[in-house]
Amino acid sequence: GKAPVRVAITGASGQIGYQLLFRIASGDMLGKDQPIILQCLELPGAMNSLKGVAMELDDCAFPLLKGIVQSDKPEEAFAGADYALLVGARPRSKGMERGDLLKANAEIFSVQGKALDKSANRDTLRVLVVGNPANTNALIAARNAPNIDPKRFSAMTRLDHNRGLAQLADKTGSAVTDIEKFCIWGNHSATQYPDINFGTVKGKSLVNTINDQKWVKDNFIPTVQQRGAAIIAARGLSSAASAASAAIDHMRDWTYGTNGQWTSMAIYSEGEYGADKGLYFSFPVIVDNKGKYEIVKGLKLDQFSQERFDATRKELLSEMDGVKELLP
Ligand code: NAX
Repeated sequence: GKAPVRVAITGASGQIGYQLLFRIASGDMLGKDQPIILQCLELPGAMNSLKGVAMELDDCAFPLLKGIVQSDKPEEAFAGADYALLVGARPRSKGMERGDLLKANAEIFSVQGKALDKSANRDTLRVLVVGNPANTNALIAARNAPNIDPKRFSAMTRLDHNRGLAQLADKTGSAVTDIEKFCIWGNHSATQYPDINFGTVKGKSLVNTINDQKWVKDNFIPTVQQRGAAIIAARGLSSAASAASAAIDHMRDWTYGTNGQWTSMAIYSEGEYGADKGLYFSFPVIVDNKGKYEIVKGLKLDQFSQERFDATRKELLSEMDGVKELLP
């Protein structure tokens, strides 16, 4: 059979980690024939809780699970990693300013970027940043890993993408798999732009099928943008199972391809569509069956789309500005 791959997960005993580890170990991410070694990173204070999670993983007797590393040292957790899912982050505490939150996380992700640079497998590595502010955290980690191609880093907008698909399927009375060419532009935040203008449902234009610009503007876009807050309001906790599921989708598609379909990934911008070079920006992408992603090219944004694109672009620039002292 295949040799095991090393999958590092930070924040492994948190809410999302608790969903993610079991699905990765069961083969949902890399397939039912791919053995896995899980390499878990947690804060020193959470090592006991991590131990309990590792006991439960043992108790699942997953055939694919070939080892579990438990560590509070980034270099140890990232050693030889082929995949790194950076989920652990500093949550906003009461009274904390947005700028302080950005800086607290910038410190975590600069340490982790350096550790990846030293110890991960540079030739195979795929990094997905889930911890917020995800795009800017990805930027910081990548900039602190000068020996790793910045295109090996990404941030997660797949949950936003999947949320959009679910809303569109519901509105058009179709299946999520009937919806194609939908995408999220920009930041994983309330400024993200879920764009249906190129979208199709069963091959027909989504815009024409829905035929309700007001619903798109006043209902669909805000629903996708505010979905995280709606989950917190309903559940009393932030989304975890759906976030883990999106992370699995992101990594699986980045490895095995999207069969010509569009998905959304926040990736290193070379300046495509006017997104400033160097930002981690969500684009529509297609991944080939060798695991290489390409941004969908040649799309024309109308004025409405361009305004929203610029708003999320400006937010990412201001986030970058807020952490500039920590960027090498
Ligand atoms: P939890 O607070 O339940 O878990 C976070 C875990 O990370 C904790 O166990 C903590 O000990 C650990 N941790 C913190 N700092 C660490 C460090 N420096 N090294 C290693 N571990 C560390 O949060 P959870 O609900 O799991 O969410 C995790 C992150 O995902 C948050 O930043 C959250 O905002 C973000 N999200 C991002 C989403 C996205 O679509 N990109 C959606 C879901 C989620 O809200």
